[in-house]
Amino acid sequence: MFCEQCEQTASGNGCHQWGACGKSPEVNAVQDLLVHCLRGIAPVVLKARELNIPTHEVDVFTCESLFATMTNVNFDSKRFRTYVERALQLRDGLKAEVQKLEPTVQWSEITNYQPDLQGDLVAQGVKTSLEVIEKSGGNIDIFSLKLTVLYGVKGLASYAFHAYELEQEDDKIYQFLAEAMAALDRDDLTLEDWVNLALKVGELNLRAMELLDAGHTLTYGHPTPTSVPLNPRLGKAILVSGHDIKQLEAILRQTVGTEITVYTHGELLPAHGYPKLKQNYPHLYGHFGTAWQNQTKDFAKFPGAIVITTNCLMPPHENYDTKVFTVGPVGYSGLTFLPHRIDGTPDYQPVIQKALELPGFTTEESARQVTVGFGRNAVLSVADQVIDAVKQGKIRHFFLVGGCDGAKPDRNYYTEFVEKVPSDCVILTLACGKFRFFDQQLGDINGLPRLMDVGQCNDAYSAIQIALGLANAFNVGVNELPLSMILSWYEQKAVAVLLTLLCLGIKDIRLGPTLPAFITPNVFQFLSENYNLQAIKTPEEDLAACLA
Ligand code: SF4
Ligand code: SF3
Repeated sequence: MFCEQCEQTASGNGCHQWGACGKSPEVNAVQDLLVHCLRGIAPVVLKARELNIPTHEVDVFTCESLFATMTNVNFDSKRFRTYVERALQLRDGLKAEVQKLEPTVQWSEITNYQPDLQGDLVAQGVKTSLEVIEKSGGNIDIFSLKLTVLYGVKGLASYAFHAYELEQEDDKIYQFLAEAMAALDRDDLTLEDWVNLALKVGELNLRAMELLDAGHTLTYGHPTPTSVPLNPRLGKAILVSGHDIKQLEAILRQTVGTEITVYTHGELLPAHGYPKLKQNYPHLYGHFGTAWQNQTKDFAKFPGAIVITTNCLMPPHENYDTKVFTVGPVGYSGLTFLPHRIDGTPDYQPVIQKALELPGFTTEESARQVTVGFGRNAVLSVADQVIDAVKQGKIRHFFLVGGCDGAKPDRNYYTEFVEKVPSDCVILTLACGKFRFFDQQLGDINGLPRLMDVGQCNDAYSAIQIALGLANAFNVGVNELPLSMILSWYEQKAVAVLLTLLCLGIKDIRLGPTLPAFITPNVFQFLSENYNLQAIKTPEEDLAACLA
């Protein structure tokens, strides 16, 4: 196998024997086969679009199935077999539509690719991935940029899928996804073309995050600062993990009147900030656990049922796997998968039954809480206060310390960095990387909290709007603001977000804990010369440089 799509990749140069995430070579091969089939659908979609043939079903399928191939989303080869079969059905259906209007159409080799569905999908997946590597023509920098585009596209597809679930779509995104997937088959593009395509992924990802922000805020209101208990309350319990607020709401709706308390886990913590969720569902109570990599410990301790709505799922332990359910693109062989009904949400009865069978919380704990809900609306509504504090020298600098968390010890950098930030500086944070410091009491400056949680990784959109709003107020560009971005990455959503920041021309980003293995030294040099993208050093060195 060969996979180097995430930060955890073995020895920093690709997982070859078994995924460090727990992905087997077999699952990896079937994922590669699916990606190959999706690359073969893309030119058919583009042709169909030229002829005004509707492609919506294929577009949404492409988003969901690319999402399934992201790190820590789906480890179930049976589900990938189903995705491959559906991909071929959809492709052939669309081809037939095209041929009705243009009988002489010529299809390329990848578009005609036909795996033997009765045969060994793993062997066929391995063959397609070897062909991708061979076809890169030995230009390692182009291969690096192709992988950057593919991984960024996976992140973009996942956000577009989240937005679609909340009825927010932009056809431009689907058009671009087909163009980018089709481009992966080309060997006539220059290094510059690939750089531009990677930046275009970032541009469209900004649009996807904007749509998702609209989906969340139009449906649930703008986040407002909200205190979230970290101590449980007595009684039966359901824990919801992942990023999907629509699924969280479906669980809340279906548990009304059951006396089950619903807790968030991981990237769902910011859901507590949405006023309409809190008002309509008082049994959305608190948050349990920290970031994804601690789930084996957290899930074993949770005395109720658990639903994983998106990444990041880890291979489950047998001491808790019977109480874990997956939905949407998420899967693991042996865990119960709940398929969507026509309204886009599952029937959560099996989860409710499981929660009622399990003991729930039976002992009280002392009260602890964190505050969430510092989205763009909340922060920009106090922009005058912020500006005054900066002008009076009370706020010296802003740091955006956010991104993904992970298990490697070098991620302690981010905890130490936050601990060492001087008391006249404000820290904005987002995504699951915040769990390293989210419950620290950092006080306030003139009534403004020094630590503000902007939300999930996709709320990078909100952080960008905050930065643009402040830049506007100070009449400077974002790069001139007293703001430094200290980012941590793990999976492909983070790749897409990084490309968005680069396409906006944001400079001086510090990235860690290690640089992506798929970025070659030449490509990194380009990014460093043009964007001053830097690898993190030590908290002391980076802090001193940011505050110089
Ligand atoms: Fe390795 Fe990451 Fe790929 Fe998993 S997703 S196989 S850890 S590179
Ligand atoms: Fe986290 Fe997986 Fe990336 Fe959404 S939940 S930021 S790692």
